[in-house]
Amino acid sequence: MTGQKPPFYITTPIYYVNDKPHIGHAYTTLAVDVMARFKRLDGFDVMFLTGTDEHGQKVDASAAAKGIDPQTFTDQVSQNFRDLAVHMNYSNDDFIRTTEERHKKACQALWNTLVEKGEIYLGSYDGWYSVRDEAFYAEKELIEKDGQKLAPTGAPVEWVSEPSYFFKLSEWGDRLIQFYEDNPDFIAPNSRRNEVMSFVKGGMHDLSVSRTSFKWGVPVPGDEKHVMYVWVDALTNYLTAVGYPDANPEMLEKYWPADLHMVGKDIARFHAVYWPALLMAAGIKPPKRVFAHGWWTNEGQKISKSIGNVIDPYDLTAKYGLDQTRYFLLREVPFGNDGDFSHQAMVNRMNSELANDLGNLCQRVLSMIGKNCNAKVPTAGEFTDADNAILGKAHGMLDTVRGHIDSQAFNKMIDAIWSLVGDANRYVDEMAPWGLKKTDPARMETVLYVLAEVIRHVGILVQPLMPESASKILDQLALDENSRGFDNLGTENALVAGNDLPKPAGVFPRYVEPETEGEKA
Ligand code: ME8
Repeated sequence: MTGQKPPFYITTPIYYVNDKPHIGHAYTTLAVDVMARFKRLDGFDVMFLTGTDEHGQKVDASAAAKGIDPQTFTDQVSQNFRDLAVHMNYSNDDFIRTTEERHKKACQALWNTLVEKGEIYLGSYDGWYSVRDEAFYAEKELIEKDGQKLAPTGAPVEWVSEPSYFFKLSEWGDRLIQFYEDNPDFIAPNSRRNEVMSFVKGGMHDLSVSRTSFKWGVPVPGDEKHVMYVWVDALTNYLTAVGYPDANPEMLEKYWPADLHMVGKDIARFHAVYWPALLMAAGIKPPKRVFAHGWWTNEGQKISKSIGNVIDPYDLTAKYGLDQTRYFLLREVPFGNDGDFSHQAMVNRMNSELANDLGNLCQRVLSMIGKNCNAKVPTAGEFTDADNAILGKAHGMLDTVRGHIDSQAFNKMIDAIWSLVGDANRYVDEMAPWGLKKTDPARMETVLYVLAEVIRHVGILVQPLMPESASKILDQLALDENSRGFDNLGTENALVAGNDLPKPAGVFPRYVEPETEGEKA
């Protein structure tokens, strides 16, 4: 390949270390992992960042509740997120912790720049704060329940009155609106864009950017009674990891502005309002896009620790399998919408789309090749219209799914690939290669060759979503490691007749309900 690979910088939120990771955290990072893997296979130089958000009052309080100092506490919980990334087979290039020295430097450099530009002033904050949301709320945003004032998210709020530095956010409203209008793809999906724009159009107050009532944060340069507001600290992680301010100028130049910040809808405002405003005020380009996805519920109920229905990603993968879990999470719901996790929905997808559709296709084609073609790639004769139709669909699939990936429509990507799988299963039934063995063995070989090529395309294209299973499929086609990138799709690197193939084995087991003990007849 000649020339430089285009850079692609993609991030997850950095997760609070107040608790152990659950399905929601696994979900966002999974979506980013699939995009990162896709872009690498598609020839991009990818930087995929995830990590943990370790400062602030919420984490401080969680450490205190456990009776340990915050640093020891964050060391422990941050490790859980690192372990989850390995367990879920995420391909992150870095894992940032906001308690690292490199990050403290980046936060202080951004702060100093904002001060130099006259964007920060000292005042005093008298208003509402929610520790659970780590967010300041205006009186008019609060809701009342049972005579109690609550944040719009339902989180408790407390009255805070303390000296504070402020960022002149109120002066950035018009420029933000202009920015959204000039960059219509900056915030997606559209429903989130509308919410963000109406929030900004409603008028904004200056943003309190420091706290004095606790110590667990990045000290404000020159005034160490203050620690930075945890969101200013947290958002800066996206710059730290690519070498801001001067740790790695080449890296910064290459990857900034970020191509995509993937977040949940709960934190759209921080990423789509505060972050671009802070960056523009500091003379730094805002990220290219923020995608705020929907929320998972469990069997129809909000996931919450107090209800006790938190879904543990380790339980899911133990019960259903890793790739099955990865598949389900991105297949079940149009990305951007809210989704419900249910055992039945998981089993249906697993058995019909993985075991039946893709699993059976591979199994029956590869075992026919094993039996009838001497375990070698069959030889193709002339292609019929039907052969060309299905091969043409396979060859065009990359263009189709690339469009879906670039708009974060993971479910559409899966739909498109599975429509090819469906065509291939119908093609097997129509061509009935088992019956051709005696009557027209050359045609049987052509049919099996076409099918092996379709499986090669499907195997290569599902690598981002189900890396281990895809690898098993491609191993069964004896494809070497260097022949699995997207540049191998199409005819140029097609399977070569006569190459030996290993003995096929099933890739997607069916889910069978365990016998319920004591079940009545
Ligand atoms: O907000 N469904 O961290 P956090 C889907 N530290 N996604 C969910 C979810 C659910 N039920 N629950 C959580 C923070 N998430 C800040 C971020 S970034 C500079 C700082 C996911 O630990 C979703 O991505 O509360 C959501 O935005 C994120 O976890 C919140 O994680």
